Amino acid sequence: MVKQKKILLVNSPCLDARQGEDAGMVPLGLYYIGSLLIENGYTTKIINLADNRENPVARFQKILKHEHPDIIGFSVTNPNRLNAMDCARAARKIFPDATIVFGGPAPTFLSEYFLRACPDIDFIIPGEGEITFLELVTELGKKQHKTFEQIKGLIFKKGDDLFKTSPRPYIKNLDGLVHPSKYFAYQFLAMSRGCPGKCSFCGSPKFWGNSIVRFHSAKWFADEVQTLVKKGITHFYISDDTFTMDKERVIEFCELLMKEKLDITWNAISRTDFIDEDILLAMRKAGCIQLSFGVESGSQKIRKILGKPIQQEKIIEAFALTVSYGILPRAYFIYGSPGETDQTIQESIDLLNTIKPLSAIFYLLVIFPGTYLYQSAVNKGLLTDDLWHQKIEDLPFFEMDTNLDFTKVKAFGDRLRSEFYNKVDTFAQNINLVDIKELYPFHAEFLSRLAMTFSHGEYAFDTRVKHQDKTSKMLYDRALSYAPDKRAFLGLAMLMQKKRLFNNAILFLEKGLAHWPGNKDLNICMGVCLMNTGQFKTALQFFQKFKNFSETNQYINICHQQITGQKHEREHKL
Ligand code: B12
Ligand code: SF4
Repeated sequence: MVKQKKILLVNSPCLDARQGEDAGMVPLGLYYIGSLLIENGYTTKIINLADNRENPVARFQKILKHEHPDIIGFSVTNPNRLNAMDCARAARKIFPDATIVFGGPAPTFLSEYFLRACPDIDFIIPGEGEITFLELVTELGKKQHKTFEQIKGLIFKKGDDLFKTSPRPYIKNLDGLVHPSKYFAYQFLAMSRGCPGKCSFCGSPKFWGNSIVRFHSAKWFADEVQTLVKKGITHFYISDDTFTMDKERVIEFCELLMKEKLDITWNAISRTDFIDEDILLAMRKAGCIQLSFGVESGSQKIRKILGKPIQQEKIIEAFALTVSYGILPRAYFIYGSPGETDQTIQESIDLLNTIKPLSAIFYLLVIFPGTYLYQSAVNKGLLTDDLWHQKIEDLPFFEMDTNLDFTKVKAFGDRLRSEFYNKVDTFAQNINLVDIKELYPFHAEFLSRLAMTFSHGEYAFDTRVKHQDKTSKMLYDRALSYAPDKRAFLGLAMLMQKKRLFNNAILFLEKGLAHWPGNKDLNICMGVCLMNTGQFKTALQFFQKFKNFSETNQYINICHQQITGQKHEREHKL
């Protein structure tokens, strides 16, 4: 019997360290490819070298010696390409006969650079990888007469030349792919591939096929979510480029989620010209809590240069509508764009103050191969692909623009960020919500979640943000004006506790526990408040409901010590 090939699919870390849990996420595409291979009988493992800062090559060498792979596929972006190539070289040394394949956005647009910079790469699969990779693996499994020229969508070296086989057609029926959730658990997922947009800084349209968008059915996508929920996932990041572009499909998906009564939350990304009240209502009821929009700039002139000439009124309307349905609107702004000046940054600041986003991210414009801006810089002779031999992650646009420089561009970013963080408390204090009765509990949940970011979350520890306690108190109170909400009762109690007003805290907790007697956080907080008022016996009753949880053990011990007359500690904190 011919031995089936053993395959490793690898996500390597970016060159620069990153903060936050996003940094180490395995690309969704590897789950799609992995599940198709497993379904076809291949032993396949996904190796995530980006989930910590350990030396990726040393870590990979250890894994290789243990796994003995026949085929290794790397998912490669420009920022992680250098580590991917180092790992490929290491693999070649240990297993000279292994087949090494590169796929993903970077090799798709830089095949020549990769095959020359790293001769250890055997094949590049540009674009959508599932079918091509499966066909390649099947061919490699043949004992003899292996030919690769007939496999569509492959790039490899023939002698000194690059050989490209005929292009691989895009997968028409995405539902025909294997559900990645059958074999893996993850939080990032997408219903569509492609975007109808033409933004000059974005590689997505060219990568997925200009103006071609393909979709999973709403049913397939809802099934995917449901399987992941069964695996314990409760929050999702829907990563479609423009999630709301097909309104009926999104509403159908939301209805399927509601029908299943899934207790989940999710974020999505869209464009301000693809939003209306019907879709927001459905999304909110189905668990959507955050919607991000690429605003890019407050200057109409720059938005046009960036290929996103959406009218100002549309942007303002989309933000107002989104927040009014209790979905946190997040804005992406870009600075350091062609034509950027102090005046255009002021226009971005003015727009920021009009749309009042509750979260905002400010990106310095960088350009990648596959984008219009990169190609036009190449055409003007400002750069060549040899640039990528340097130890850089990406290419800031300002480096190619004589009107811009680092100092100027940094100041632009600083101005935008300081404006946002100085104002976000007032944005949060001035939210208008729609008056729809069935949304009241959702409004309460939205306001209390936002309050938490000011009292205990991201904004609580940011020195640029003002009036955190006042803002969170106002939001918690407002939440309770819509409906009882456990997070609001807990948050108010914790604010009181912070001021050492333990009896006031106890009053809020009593109200919360009247609605949710079994809620762990409310019970533990109540126990801690009671300890601080010297009521150890009563406190113990609250902790004992959760005696199997590690966080309650220390409190239970202290209560026992106090009740039996041992040492007293002065203040107890959560
Ligand atoms: C969601 C998303 C994220 C999420 C989650 C990623 C995830 N877990 O899937 C988060 C927020 C974590 C993220 C992070 C970053 N991202 Co991102 N991200 C995206 C986005 C919007 C969607 C990705 C997606 O889910 N696509 C759908 C799946 C099915 O496709 P896929 O994963 O690309 O896989 C397919 C093909 O690429 C190919 N393929 C991929 N890997 C392999 C491997 C082999 C062996 C083969 C054969 C084929 C193959 O086949 C797959 C199936 O068809 C894309 C834009 C886009 N629309 O594609 C940007 C995008 C991939 N991100 C990008 C960037 C730059 C980043 C960051 C570097 C940002 C930063 N500065 O920190 C980081 C780090 C990424 C890294 N590991 O290097 C760029 C990459 C550009 C480039 N040329 O390098 C993109 C293209 C956006 C852009 N600017 O144009 N990202
Ligand atoms: S930036 Fe967004 S809207 Fe523009 S082309 Fe890319 S994915 Fe589409």
